[in-house]
Parts: sequence; structure tokens; C-alpha cells
Amino acid sequence: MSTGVVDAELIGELTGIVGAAHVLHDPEMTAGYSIDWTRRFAGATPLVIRPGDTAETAAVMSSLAAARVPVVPQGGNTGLVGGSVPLAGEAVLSMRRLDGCEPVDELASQVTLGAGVTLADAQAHVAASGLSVGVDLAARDSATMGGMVATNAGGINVLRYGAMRAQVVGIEAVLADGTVVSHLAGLEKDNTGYDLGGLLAGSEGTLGIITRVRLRLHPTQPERATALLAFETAADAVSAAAALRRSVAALHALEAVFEGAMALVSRHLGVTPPVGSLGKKSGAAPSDDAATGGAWLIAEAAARTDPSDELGAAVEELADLVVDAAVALDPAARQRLWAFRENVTEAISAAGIPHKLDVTLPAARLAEFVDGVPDVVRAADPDAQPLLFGHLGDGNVHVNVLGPDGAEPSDAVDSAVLRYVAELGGSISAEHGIGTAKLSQLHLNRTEAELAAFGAIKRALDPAGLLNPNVLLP
Ligand code: FAD
Ligand code: 2HG
Ligand code: ZN
Repeated sequence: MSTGVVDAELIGELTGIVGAAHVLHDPEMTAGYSIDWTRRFAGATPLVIRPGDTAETAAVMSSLAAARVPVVPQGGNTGLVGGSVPLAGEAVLSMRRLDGCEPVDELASQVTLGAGVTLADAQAHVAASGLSVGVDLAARDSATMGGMVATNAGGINVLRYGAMRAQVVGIEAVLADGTVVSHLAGLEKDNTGYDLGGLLAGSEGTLGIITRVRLRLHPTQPERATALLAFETAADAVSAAAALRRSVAALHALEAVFEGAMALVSRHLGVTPPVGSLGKKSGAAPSDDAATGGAWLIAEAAARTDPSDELGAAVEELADLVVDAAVALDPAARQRLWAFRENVTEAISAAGIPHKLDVTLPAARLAEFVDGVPDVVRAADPDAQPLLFGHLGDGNVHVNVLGPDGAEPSDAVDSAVLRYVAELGGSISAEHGIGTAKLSQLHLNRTEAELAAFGAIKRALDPAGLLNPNVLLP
């Protein structure tokens, strides 16, 4: 079916629904909605529509469907695979105004939040009840509930609570034709058919517009201990991570930064890590070369009572592997250790426009991958610089690749790395999604039969193909 155009009649209709202040068509006003966080993916849009609630979202979708205008849903626009921006002149549906937080249901340990609520606001809203959101990530000030469910976001606590899909106990969404589907009771046991929340989680805006989510919450674990551990080799860090997962019951996060990425983030912060890899010990600057093999782990334990003895004892048992270690207990000291992990993405962005390859490996192939991937990158593009970090406790490595002087590397890097991942039995997208960035590589992980099933689901819910047409589905 051919797509329609945005004309004065449609703009008038949409203005009648959301008000003139929330229909943007001046290119200066729409520019920020048309480029992604990495600056790698940019397009243009004739129209940004900002509904204020579910009813307005439904009316807008009904008008866009009648006019056959394709639409890209957008939350905080922090996605890293180019899925949140209009690449072929689509309208943008910004969901940020749906930012209402309903009272915490303390009996059920659940909360219902608007799609536009940021993670930081959700965290602040539930804190007084002694409860926490199960997913945490560094983009917390901008990433929204709708975007986080749509990408099935992961972050730093997946090893304890699971990714976003595991938090969703209820969902409300608007389908492509403007129909509202709502299932927000949040019953822990509810086998009454298909799980629409589970289906929309990870659907990247291709199946429906999420308007409200009901999340399961977790008891806050206020006492924390954080260790920064340095290793001479990636294999040692991987072995230590596996041991910590087995031995620390209160393990809350287990993150890694590898040589190269550590050099970049240290320079960005203007601080050398308090523990050094490669036998250089404290105070030595990390090397720029990812292939030299050094690695750092951040291990955090969290509990109702002080977990430092448990974490300290587990670290002592790793004496043969750990070159150097620092442990922090108070919030400011812990934050100083976390800065070396949480600022890597910002540091890379300040250095240039990377290609981001977010992958998971089976535990048995993880060390081999981290050792082997710098050579795979350089064989594909000799001038490219690989930067490795990630959620090692989940087997999730973020391979970022910069070209010379911060330019983009060759696309050959992406296919070489993702093929290597698939050969080792891994996933080409651990947590960021497929978006537009990995569209042509999805076949590496999904069979033709699976892709045909995806297509059938898409056609059933969005027969005209109006919802986020450039992402996920080949
Ligand atoms: P957007 O970027 O606006 O959109 C993302 C996708 O969701 C798009 O396909 C969009 O169409 C769709 N979408 C958005 N809102 C809706 C809606 N209401 N209904 C339907 N579809 C919708 N990700 C992780 O998983 N783990 C991390 O640790 C992590 N850390 C990050 C750190 C930094 C510094 C940055 C910049 C990003 C990080 N991300 C991480 C990526 C990003 O924050 C997540 O993908 C997040 O879930 C995106 O939320 P958003 O509101 O910004 O969504
Ligand atoms: C993180 O874990 C995010 O910090 C961003 O998922 C990863 O920048 C990246 O590639
Ligand atoms: Zn991540």
C-alpha cells in the first residue's frame, strides 16, 4: 500500500487533537527529534506530534492511519541502534508528555507509569516506599518507560532482576489503527491468553505505541559495597566474573572495562584508575591498545545488611587472578569507582561517531571473543580502533569501534564482528535492539521460519506497515 502525505488538512486535524503547541513542523523545532544520540543516524520529518495522554495518542494514530502516514514513536531518544528517528520522512510521535506516575501499590509492590516517565523520575517516585525499579542504566535522566520496554532495555542489574520484559506485569498500548489495548491489573498469575506486554517488550515501536506500563518493583537493598578489580588478561577477568557470580549471593552488578576503553575514559575524566592492570599496579595509565589484554571489573554487592564482608571474602579467594583491587563503601567513593564504567559511552561519543556492536556470548566462549575481537576488527578495517566494555556478568560485551580521528569505521567491521559472534553461538543484540543498525544482520541469529513468524505478527497488528517501518524487520 502506498503511503500518504502530510497536508494542511491532516495538520489541522492533529492540531485539533493535541493543540497547536504540540504539532511541530518548523525544521528548527523538529531537528532535535530527527537525529539520534550517537549522531550516526539522522533524517528529517515533516511533523512531530506530542500527545498528552492515551486518548490523544489513540486519536492521533487513527488520523495518521486514515491518512496512511508512517510514524516513528520516540521517548527519550537515547536508543543506540537508530530506531527512534525518522529516516525516510516519517512523522515522529513523541511520548514524553505522558509523564504521569500513579501511586505506588505497596500491597502488590507494583506501580503504573506513563510511557514518558524517565527512569530517574520512576526511581525517585518509588523510593519512599522502600522499593526500586529492577532495571538501571546510565541514560536514566532521559530514557523513558515506553522506550525501555520497547527496547527490552538491560543495564547493570540484569543478573539480579532480569531485563525490562521481566519487570512488566501490565501494559497499555495504542495499535496502528488507533485501537487501545489495556491490561494493567498486574496479577502475578494470569493465564488468560497471549502476553501482549511480553510481545511489545523488544518490539522497538513496530507493533504498537506503549502509553502506560505496570512494573513489578523490588525491595531496595540500601547497603552497598563496590570493588574495582584489575586483571592482566581478559581470560582472568572472565574467570573471576564467573567465580563472583557463584559465590556472592548479594551480587547486584558485575561490569567490565577493557584496556583501551579504560584509557579513553580515564583521559575523559582526567583521573587514572586507582588500580592498574598488566602488573603495573596503582597509578599507572592504562594502554590505548585493546589488544594488550588488561581488564577491570566493577563488582557491586547490595543487601539489607552490610555485604562488604561477603564481597571482600569472595575477592580474597581470587588472589591468583586479581592484580590489584580497591573497595569502596560510602556513596561518594563508590561513585568514583563507577565513573570509570558509567562514563565510557560519553567518552567515546566525545571522541567521535562509533559503530556500536552490543553482543552476548555464551559463557564458555566469552574470553576467546574478548581476546579475538580486536584482530577481527583490524582485519576488516586496519585503521579502526576497538573499545570494549560491558555487562560481563551477563556475557554482554559492548564492542564500540571508532575510525581514524573519530570518523566512522568501515561497515565491514560490523559484519565481521557480528559474523564472529554468531559463529561463537552468541547474540548480535544483547540489549539495545536491532533498530536500523543491525537490520541486515538479523538473519545471523534468526531462521527464515522465525522471520516469517515475525512478519505474520507484524502484518496482523499493523497491516499497512505504518509503525516504525525502518527497524527490526528486514
Ligand atoms: P528511544 O530512544 O526514544 O526509542 C527507542 C526505541 O523504542 C525506538 O525504536 C522507538 O521507536 C521505541 N519507542 C520509544 N518509545 C516508545 C513507545 N512509547 N511505544 C513504542 N515504542 C517506543 N540500553 C540498555 O539496554 N542498557 C544500558 O546499559 C544502556 N545504557 C545507556 C547509556 C547511555 C549513556 C545511553 C545514551 C544509552 C544507553 N542505553 C542502554 C540505550 C537506551 O538508553 C535504551 O535503549 C533505552 O531503553 C531507550 O529509551 P528511550 O526512551 O530513550 O527510547
Ligand atoms: C552501557 O552499558 C550502554 O553503558 C551503552 O549499554 C553501551 O555505548 C555503548 O555501546
Ligand atoms: Zn549496556
